[in-house]
Amino acid sequence: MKTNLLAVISANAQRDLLEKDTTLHSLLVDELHRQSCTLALVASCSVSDLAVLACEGMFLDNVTAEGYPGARYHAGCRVIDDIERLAVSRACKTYGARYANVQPLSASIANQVVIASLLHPGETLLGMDLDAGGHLSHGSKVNISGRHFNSIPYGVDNDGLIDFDAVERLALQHRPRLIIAGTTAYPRTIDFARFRTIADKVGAFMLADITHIAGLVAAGEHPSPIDIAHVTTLCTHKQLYGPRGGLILSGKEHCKVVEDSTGATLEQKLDRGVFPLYQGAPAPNKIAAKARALGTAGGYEFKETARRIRALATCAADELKQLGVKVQFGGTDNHIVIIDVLSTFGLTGIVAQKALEECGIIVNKNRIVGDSKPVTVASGVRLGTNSAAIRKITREGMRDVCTAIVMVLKSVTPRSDKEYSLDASIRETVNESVRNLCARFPIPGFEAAGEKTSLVHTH
Ligand code: DSN
Repeated sequence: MKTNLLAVISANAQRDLLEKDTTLHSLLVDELHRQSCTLALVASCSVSDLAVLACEGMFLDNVTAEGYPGARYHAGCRVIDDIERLAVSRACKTYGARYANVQPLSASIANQVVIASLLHPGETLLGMDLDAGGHLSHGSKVNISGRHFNSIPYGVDNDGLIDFDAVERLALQHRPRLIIAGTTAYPRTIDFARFRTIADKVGAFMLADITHIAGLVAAGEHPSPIDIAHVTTLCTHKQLYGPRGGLILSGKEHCKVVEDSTGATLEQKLDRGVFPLYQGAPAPNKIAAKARALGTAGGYEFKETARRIRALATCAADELKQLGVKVQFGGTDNHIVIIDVLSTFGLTGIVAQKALEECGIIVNKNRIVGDSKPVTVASGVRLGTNSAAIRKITREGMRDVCTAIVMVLKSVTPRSDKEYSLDASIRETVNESVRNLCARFPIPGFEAAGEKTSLVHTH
């Protein structure tokens, strides 16, 4: 039988880790157990495919490969070049893009690259306010995008929807060089064409950051911005079930001249923006892992998962409303459901997050529209279904989870914005039912991790 050399090396690596660093090994086992026996409903997290993890743990990082395929600053890059070309072609195919850069280490860096490639420091950009559901890298004052550039925030209207009248008014008033259409806590469909119309009115570039909905876009479950925006960025770990990392894409305008003095095109500026402006040598393991994730995106199973992501979120929103919970935005079009725990249960977001974590349900506190609490406290909780969908949790299972969430939050007695007590019998009951649910719907490939003892290495 043919030996799988990569499997032999992986097994040797695992044996080495166990023999040489039991402390770290034991922490890794603990984390594997935690992920297996709890239900992650954090909208920005997900589960990397096992083949993706295999690529991430490989020896490609032994190669230094500054530059791009065919134009590296180091020798020894023949195979890395082929892997990067494969990742680029799969990225383009998945999204119908004509340009892809697969080197950004994260979507935040991808956003910085786009901003710094198209704007001079001090120039104006228009991005969604972090408090309204935007992202740090869209112009937040605590991020370089808001410190080194003149960032103007737009928000949402009273219904929680993107306030396009305000976007247009602000654009006409401030004449930004860049308008960013992207969100992290927005459960409704994004009208990319409307953003582009506004950008064209003021001669701005448009960046679509589809980090949160990357899988839905790839599967046709959300409109694509690829040929609408000048540039699109995304991360590969949320809905592509890939490695943590970023991508930069461009559609039909990839060859548009964006610098008259040099004749530089959009794709040239972006390539130079990644290297050498922002990054040095790329991370070849991650590029291989991205190639693997992108190799499955767009296939039948991937599309099924994307449909399940939306179906489970819709099911959760409906069920929570049925149970009397105030669901922000009235529901969801994507994977995100935001609930107002302050007006429903009299709890802050941080208290709800901690109480649910005690019961094996992992969520994150989130500010709601017009929130009176600071970001570290918040009045809401954000739920997301990326991980539940890959576990193939059924609608019935999701309804049970919603019932458990309500049961826990009703049994919490708040003592202050951050302190509380939780009924011990509820904690025990819900933990037990979450463990059972997780055992029925294990993370693919982690089946053995349901029982802690089975993870202990034996010779
Ligand atoms: N932006 C953070 C979130 O949405 O949770 C991390 O991706």
